[in-house]
Amino acid sequence: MADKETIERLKDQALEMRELVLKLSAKTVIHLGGDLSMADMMTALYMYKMKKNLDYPGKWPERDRFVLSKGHGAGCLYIAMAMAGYGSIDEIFETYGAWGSRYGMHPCKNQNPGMEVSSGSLGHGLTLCSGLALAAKERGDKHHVFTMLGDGECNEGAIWEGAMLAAHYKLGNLVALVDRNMVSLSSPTEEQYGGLRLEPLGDKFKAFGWNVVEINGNCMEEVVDALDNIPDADSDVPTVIIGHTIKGYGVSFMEGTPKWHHGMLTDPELLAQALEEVKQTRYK
Ligand SMILES: Cc1ncc(C[n+]2csc(CCOP(=O)(O)OP(=O)(O)O)c2C)c(N)n1
Repeated sequence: MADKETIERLKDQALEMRELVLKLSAKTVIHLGGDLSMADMMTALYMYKMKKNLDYPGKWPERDRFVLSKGHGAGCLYIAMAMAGYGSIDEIFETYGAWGSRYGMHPCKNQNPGMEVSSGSLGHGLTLCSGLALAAKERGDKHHVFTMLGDGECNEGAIWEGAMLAAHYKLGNLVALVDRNMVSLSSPTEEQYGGLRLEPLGDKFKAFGWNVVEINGNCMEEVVDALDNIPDADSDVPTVIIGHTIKGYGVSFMEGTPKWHHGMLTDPELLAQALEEVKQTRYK
């Protein structure tokens, strides 16, 4: 169990991550709504939970693997990785989205040491991670494979193929986190496709044979507790942590609205307001 000091450090880092997301959105188009919602889970994964060796990024066999299945959250991933020691915040700000930059709008593994796969086309992360987890299990490796799914992304059929596969192959080393912010690109998830609801999402994963943990994904104590309690890698049942979050978390005019799914925050007054308001997330 993490001590109070660790939790406080992680809360500081999650706030720093959100501030960097907002500042980056002043320079370039990013998917800021979903970046702000998953920042606590990304912080806890990169700055607390995952085993890594910065001397051998992406090469140390014992490292935990992470795949950002909701690859449009690249801005947050780059910032998380740079804060964790892979890559450079300055370089992100100087080059994001520029021709030839390794910081494109979606993550590119070949240009970013420490990144396990390229992503951006939704729906592939869970099957891909099932493959990584199955290979690790067959080798007798002891690391975990983590993936972050968007909730709107869970409309993709391949997510459920992955869910079925992971339970069938008893991939206890696989942990999916769902950024359950209730909003997809242009509408609430429960209203998409004429009301094709995702709920009860936890029961659906249970029916597929998974451990299901539901938490407030914007509460660092709950996120860390959930990650502390994942089963050992040599166990038999995959785990999904459904993190109930708020899209655009911390910024009043962004919260819960598809309008800020992606875009730029160019108005200096709005940016200043957002940076001021987001400080409150540190104390919630
Ligand atoms: C296969 C595929 N279809 C469509 C898109 C376009 N797209 C980008 S983000 C997005 C919405 C994703 O919603 P959600 O998973 O809820 O993401 P979040 O709210 O966490 O940002 C869509 C449809 C895509 N990237 N890939």
